[in-house]
Amino acid sequence: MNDVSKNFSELLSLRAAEIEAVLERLLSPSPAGEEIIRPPKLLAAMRHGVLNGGKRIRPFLVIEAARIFDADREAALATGAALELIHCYSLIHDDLPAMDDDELRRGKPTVHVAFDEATAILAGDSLLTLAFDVLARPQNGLDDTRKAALVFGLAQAAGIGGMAGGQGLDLDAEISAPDEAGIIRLQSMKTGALLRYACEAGAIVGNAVEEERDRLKRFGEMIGLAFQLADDLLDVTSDASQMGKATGKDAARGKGTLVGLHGVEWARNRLDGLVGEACVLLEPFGNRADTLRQTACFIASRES
Ligand code: GRG
Repeated sequence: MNDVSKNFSELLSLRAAEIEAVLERLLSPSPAGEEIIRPPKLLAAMRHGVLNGGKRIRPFLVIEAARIFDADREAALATGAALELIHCYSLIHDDLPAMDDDELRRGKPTVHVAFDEATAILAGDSLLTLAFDVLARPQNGLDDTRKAALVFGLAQAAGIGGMAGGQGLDLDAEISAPDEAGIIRLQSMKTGALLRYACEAGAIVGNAVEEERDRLKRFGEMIGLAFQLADDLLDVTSDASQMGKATGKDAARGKGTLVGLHGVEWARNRLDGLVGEACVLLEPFGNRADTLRQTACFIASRES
């Protein structure tokens, strides 16, 4: 590992620890605000699905995008944590027998295996709701205009026209394989929408002007495509112990991916192209965007 990637990995771990401290507080046993009680088994399932060693790449993007604009640190952490709660809910539901039926996630038993299916469904529901609670709560350091923009953006990214809709298309794709445009659309909704939001949310927290916000959104879109392509590559080139989850599932299900359509060599070249296009978008930010540039490279070359 060279010095740049060593420093980057250290920064990623540092930010993950910062975000985990926030997540730990959000998932404490004490009721928050007007909540009555937090049922212990449900809370334990939520904690199992969240405090289990993810890379925390989405909150990392929020924090680092916000840093370009010298944004309020606490507000960026809260926004990143809200997004990670949505991501974790999606993984819990994705692993359910009715969806991907996985027993391993982040190297540990999935929530429905460690608890039960009904609890896993409720844990996902409660994390989804908690995310919006975190963005809307009075004491998170943001004015109402930015709160509304963050809530609106997250709802759009996570809902029917974003991640959940992408998951719906993914279920359809098992019955009838989409063409290339269909695969790209599905992926940009299922995986890309949250990554795009991560970058845009950082700009919102940082009070960026519209042109800058749009640039970060497009950067997020590019790295979203790269993220999914890297994931598809890992599905064919790595094993379960490396990934902490089952691999080879897409091919086994005959699910269309760009790697399946064009091959590994094409995918590696395309990844380089996407990283290049993403970095061009960051040019106006100069060296303030160096960490985001490194994130684009990390996403394309990640090994788990
Ligand atoms: C159930 C509504 C609903 C949506 C599920 C995100 C998703 C949609 C399913 C996950 C399936 C999957 C493996 C998608 C590929 C890309 C992806 C989201 C990988 C996991 O994200 P990482 O690598 O995971 O950031 P960690 O564990 O590091 O957080």
